[in-house]
Amino acid sequence: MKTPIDRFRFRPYQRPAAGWGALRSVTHAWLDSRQPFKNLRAMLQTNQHGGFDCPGCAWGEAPDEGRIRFCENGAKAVNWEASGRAVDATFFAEHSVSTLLEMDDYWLEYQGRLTEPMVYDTETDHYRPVTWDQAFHRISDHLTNLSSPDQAAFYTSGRASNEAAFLYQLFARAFGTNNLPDCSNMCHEASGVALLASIGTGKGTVTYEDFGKAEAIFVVGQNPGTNHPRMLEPLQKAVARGAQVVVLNPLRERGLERFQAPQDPVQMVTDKASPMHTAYFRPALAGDIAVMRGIAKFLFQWQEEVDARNSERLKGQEGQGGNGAEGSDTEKGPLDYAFIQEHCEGFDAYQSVVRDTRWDEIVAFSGLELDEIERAAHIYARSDATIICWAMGITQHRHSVATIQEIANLQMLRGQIGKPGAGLCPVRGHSNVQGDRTMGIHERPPQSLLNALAMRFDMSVPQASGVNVVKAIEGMEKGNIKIFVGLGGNFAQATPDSESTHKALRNCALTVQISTKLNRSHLVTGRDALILPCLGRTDIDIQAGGPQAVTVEDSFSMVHASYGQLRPLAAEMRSEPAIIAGMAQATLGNKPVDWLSLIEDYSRIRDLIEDVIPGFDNFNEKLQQPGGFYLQNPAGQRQWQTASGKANFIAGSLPAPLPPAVLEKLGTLGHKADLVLQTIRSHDQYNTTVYSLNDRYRGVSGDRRVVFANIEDIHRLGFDDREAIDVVSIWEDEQERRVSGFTLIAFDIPKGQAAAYYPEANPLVPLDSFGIGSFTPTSKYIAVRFEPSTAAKRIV
Ligand SMILES: Nc1nc2c(c(=O)[nH]1)N[C@H]1C(S)=C(S)[C@@H](COP(=O)(O)OP(=O)(O)OC[C@H]3O[C@@H](n4cnc5c(=O)[nH]c(N)nc54)[C@H](O)[C@@H]3O)O[C@H]1N2
Ligand SMILES: Nc1nc2c(c(=O)[nH]1)N[C@H]1C(S)=C(S)[C@@H](COP(=O)(O)OP(=O)(O)OC[C@H]3O[C@@H](n4cnc5c(=O)[nH]c(N)nc54)[C@H](O)[C@@H]3O)O[C@H]1N2
Ligand SMILES: [Mo]
Repeated sequence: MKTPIDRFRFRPYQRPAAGWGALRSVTHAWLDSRQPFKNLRAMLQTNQHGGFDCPGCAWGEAPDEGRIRFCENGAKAVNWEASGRAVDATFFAEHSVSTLLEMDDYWLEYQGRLTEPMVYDTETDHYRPVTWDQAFHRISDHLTNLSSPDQAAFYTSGRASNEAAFLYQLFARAFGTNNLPDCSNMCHEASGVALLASIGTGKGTVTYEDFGKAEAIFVVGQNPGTNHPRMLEPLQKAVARGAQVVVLNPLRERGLERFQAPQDPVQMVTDKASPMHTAYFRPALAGDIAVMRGIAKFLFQWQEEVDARNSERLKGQEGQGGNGAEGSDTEKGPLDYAFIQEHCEGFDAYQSVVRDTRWDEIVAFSGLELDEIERAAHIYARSDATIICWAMGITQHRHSVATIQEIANLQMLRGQIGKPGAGLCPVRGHSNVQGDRTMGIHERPPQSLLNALAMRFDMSVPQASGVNVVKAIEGMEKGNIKIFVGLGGNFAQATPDSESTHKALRNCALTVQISTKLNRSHLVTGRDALILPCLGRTDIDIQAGGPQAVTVEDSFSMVHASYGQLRPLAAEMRSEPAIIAGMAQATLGNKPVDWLSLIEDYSRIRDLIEDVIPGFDNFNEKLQQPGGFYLQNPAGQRQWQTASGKANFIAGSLPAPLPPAVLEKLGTLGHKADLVLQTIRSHDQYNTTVYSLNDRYRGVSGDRRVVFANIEDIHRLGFDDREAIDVVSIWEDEQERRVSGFTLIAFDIPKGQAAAYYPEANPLVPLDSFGIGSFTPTSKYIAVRFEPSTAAKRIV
């Protein structure tokens, strides 16, 4: 893969997050789109009523925000999608698939928008045009040839609209399978699994307004400056009004340090910035569960002290002839006993688990000093309205489910769920990943959904669980899954263990990619392969019934409409719902619905959603409300839809972040190999979409094949700063997983840790290294060793 290493530079960035740096970057993205004047209008329509929902992240909208509702990275997403360059039949005639495979991910997507349906020709190694009808019939031929519907897998990436997602799952299930793996499996799956068991709903319990009311906001394992930039404003306001913003992150992320608000003329003109946190702790990777346990242990300890003082006081009062009733001078401890008694189950067991967890274990696992944990606990105990937010730093570990449950345990101790300014906030990734799940994109669907589908469509629905991402790869590898359909995304690059995954995809009879832009998944093909070019969120979608809106759901469970604003680059491109309906019609005919008639007017799809999915009554009507409507969250109302009917304390002893066999291997290899690597996003990428080779806030430009490490580790392991190395992961099996020619960068990172970019480092993540109960690849915790580079040696 080509990377212009000659331009590589590392120079720590001194400026605050956003501000002038962001403006410069937006301007660059805008001008580089090839259609600046059209796109300016599009950018101004981002997240506006009657405009489109930003195709970037899933952060929600402040109800009262003004004219400009996009951030730097939202602007990049819009301009990237609204490119004036076309990847058409001429392009594919010029470039064979093998030559395209040589290019890096940045180059591939940069070529522009896919504009025509294409089929792969094995003989010539080129893609050539097909008609839509031919494409749909090719798919239906393959599908009907299978001996079981479970030999097909239907993957979804989280940009698909509610309408597309609903149709897609209906198609898969009417065809006969629950094989609906999705990007959630690699993302917030652990949040869903953990919260469902703890509080009876897999979603966050807070709304946007809660951020304005919180006394403390914990931002854990998340880099909002890059991945949710519009979150910076509420955080900035929180610090400014005297609330606590506590960060837990091993890296010093610029967006959590200093922020210059681009919409604040005073800050911009005076070039000032605001502080973004009141406390910053840098734990060990996967150490958060121990930090939370430590805070809980302090709460218990302080409560005991308070209880002791109260009983002393009571004795004193009795001695003075008091009546023994609680006096007005009774001191209140940190635990919210009223909440615990009324709403929770399993408190006593949790208390003993915490009591049994030793301080030395807590300190060792957490990577923090005891007094740091104590300081965090003090802040936590003093706040009567606390939000805890988290993202991939929490969800992509072996023990993510347990960690999130420990976060929930902690919040339950102080009654911090279901009241204003408080709650649990998994900050979602893709702009509609939450909505896709609501629509039934789930390989383990709730029985209620299956029943509702069976009833509404009078059809038999597959009952067996389908495959998640990891299982889909295993299935393709073994030949059990023969057809892969991707509704968006970049399966070949987003998944772990790239070499195995690529082999698995190549083992398919057919791979189909419904996409906006060219990526590696179009090049790592099955024996037969199709590219189906679709409209994106920014494109105007005109059907028989006129211009169509689609709907999406943000992290705060707000559902709103999105209207494309730009004329599509080519007439041949079709909307996602139209493509799904085309495949379904060709495969199933008019069963169980007249697919094509649904496409004439998407409100017909929404009528079906209303019939099947709870919370969507009067969907088409409610859609007209500016800002959308709120899908009720039972846990947010303190209704616990768990088996016990209560919020559950769930905990065990502190778990090791690696399986025993790997820990043993590390032991035998001695201290030469004890680094753990996390994979992160740069400031100029959207998942596998790479906007440029720069990472402004981390000071890197011109290269993404870098690995950040502590200078002491670099020297201890016998290397030099800027030396080219190979990174090899250490796992239970004997298979070698290696990336070569990465440049070492001495960085401000805790000792024993390393970091590299996703997806370049994905070959290092073993397929069977996943979260317990979540099956999410452990992208944030890979045991590695460094070796001298086997690629051409270079020191830059
Ligand atoms: N511009 C842009 N926006 C995006 C995306 C994008 O790629 N680009 N991706 C979208 C998607 S799909 C998602 S899921 C989100 C991702 O949003 P994030 O989760 O913010 O993304 P990551 O880059 O994976 O960052 C993980 C952060 O967690 C920290 N971390 C890693 N391990 C640990 C740990 O064990 N403990 C703690 N406390 N911290 C840890 C890392 O240092 C890093 O700051 O963003 C969404 N928004
Ligand atoms: N090592 C490592 N691996 C990871 C992660 C990590 O942190 N580390 N993060 C994981 C996470 S959180 C996620 S969510 C996954 C992401 O996995 P995916 O969602 O599969 O990947 P993306 O890179 O978001 O997909 C980009 C492609 O989607 C297509 N696309 C863009 N917009 C649209 C659209 O509107 N419609 C359609 N049909 N196609 C569109 C374009 O062709 C583009 O090339 O990756 C996971 N993989
Ligand atoms: Mo994600």
